[in-house]
Amino acid sequence: MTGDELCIPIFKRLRQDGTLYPDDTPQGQGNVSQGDKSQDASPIQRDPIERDTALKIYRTMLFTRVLDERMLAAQRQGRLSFYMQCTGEEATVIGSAAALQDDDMIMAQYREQGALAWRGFSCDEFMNQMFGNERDYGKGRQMPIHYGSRDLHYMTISSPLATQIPQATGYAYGQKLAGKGQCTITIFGEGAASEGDFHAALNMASVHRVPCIFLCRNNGYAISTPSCEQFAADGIAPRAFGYHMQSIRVDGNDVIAVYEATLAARKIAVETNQPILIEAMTYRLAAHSSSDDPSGYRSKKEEAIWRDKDPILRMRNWLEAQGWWSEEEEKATGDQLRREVLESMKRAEKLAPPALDTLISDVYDTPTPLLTQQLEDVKQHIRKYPHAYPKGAASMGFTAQELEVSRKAYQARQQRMQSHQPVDGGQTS
Ligand SMILES: Cc1ncc(C[n+]2csc(CCOP(=O)(O)OP(=O)(O)O)c2C)c(N)n1
Repeated sequence: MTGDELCIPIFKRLRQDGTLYPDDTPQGQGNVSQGDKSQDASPIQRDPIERDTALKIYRTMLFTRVLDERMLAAQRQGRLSFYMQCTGEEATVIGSAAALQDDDMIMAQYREQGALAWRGFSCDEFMNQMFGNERDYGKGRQMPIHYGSRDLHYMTISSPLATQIPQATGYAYGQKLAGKGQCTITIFGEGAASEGDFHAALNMASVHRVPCIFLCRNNGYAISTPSCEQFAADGIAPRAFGYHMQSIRVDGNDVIAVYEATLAARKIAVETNQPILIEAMTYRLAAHSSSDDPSGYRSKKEEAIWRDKDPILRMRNWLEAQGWWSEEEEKATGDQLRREVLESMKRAEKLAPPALDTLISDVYDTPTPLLTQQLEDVKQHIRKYPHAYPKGAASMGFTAQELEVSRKAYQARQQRMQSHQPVDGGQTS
């Protein structure tokens, strides 16, 4: 058997025009499959998402889009070193986060800022991380968009792909032992699912029966690699069966489908300690990152097809049909969010960098003698050349006047060296 006949349907609830699919049967019978029938998704209610939750989801989607647009522009202006957008994947990321309890753990990849925004990470907190200032919880050590929040149960992002997936299995195992009814969701791209860590994680989760939801954002690309070059089989969802795990494929641009699938998955995970795999079919509408230009590997025509499936527009159409949202609210919210993001960015840019001593804190629990010595060497170097380390010098308390004196002395030394005169009368400078 080659498995060719196995093609998992897509669970859909919402059409692009904002209407729901007609009957109570989800399109493509995409209830959580391979399970005992009693665990299938509960009957669909008339208002699939209750009003307040729906509006909070929608506002979070708008905030994420505005943040992404503004911060990409800031990167282009040279104000920020790097950026990655969630654009096109807001329904997958925010719809799933909304279906969880606030103290469930989220272990994400790097494109899931919407989930953190859903949990209440403020605009200032996003900015402090991106600008690596003294208020950044990560003390300015990681690249922009590598957020984390202990309070919001959002594990700090790291760049190596898929490493968070087996860690999520382990975290969920701990939650099972603690017995407080919490679960973990780990979110990753279809490219990351080619890493060995993905397979190790699913196997371990199934063997140890842990309450973990594995959510794959299948957005069609891993940088320039299209998903047809990433795997030969029917995507990611069927891989679950090889580990005796339940699985569902959802329309990732359909916020209701994502929300309901995650609710059902959470129920199964927490009540029966079984891991679940969700594959959300979506599209990375933006470039991979601010360092990428997708025009080199995909067509504008393809992008336009997916722009018509914009998850924000789809949800807006539904909200308007419910009488829950209007043109005026859309405009007022957009204006207010753009103002909020700009003001927050200006505040974060002005804050000082983290203190110099944080260079060596947290490498280990306590700095080793060697690290302490290295920090002392750096300080001495900065004392000698403060003007060359404006940020470091500022954090060591030099005044503008002292920096100016140092800068002049440095220039004089440079000039002497260029004219081959002995530096400082033969002494080392
Ligand atoms: C272990 C590892 N290999 C390679 C990379 C370089 N890299 C960064 S993002 C990326 C593509 C990931 O694609 P996918 O998982 O589909 O997520 P998407 O960016 O589409 O959201 C690659 C190869 C990395 N960060 N870590």
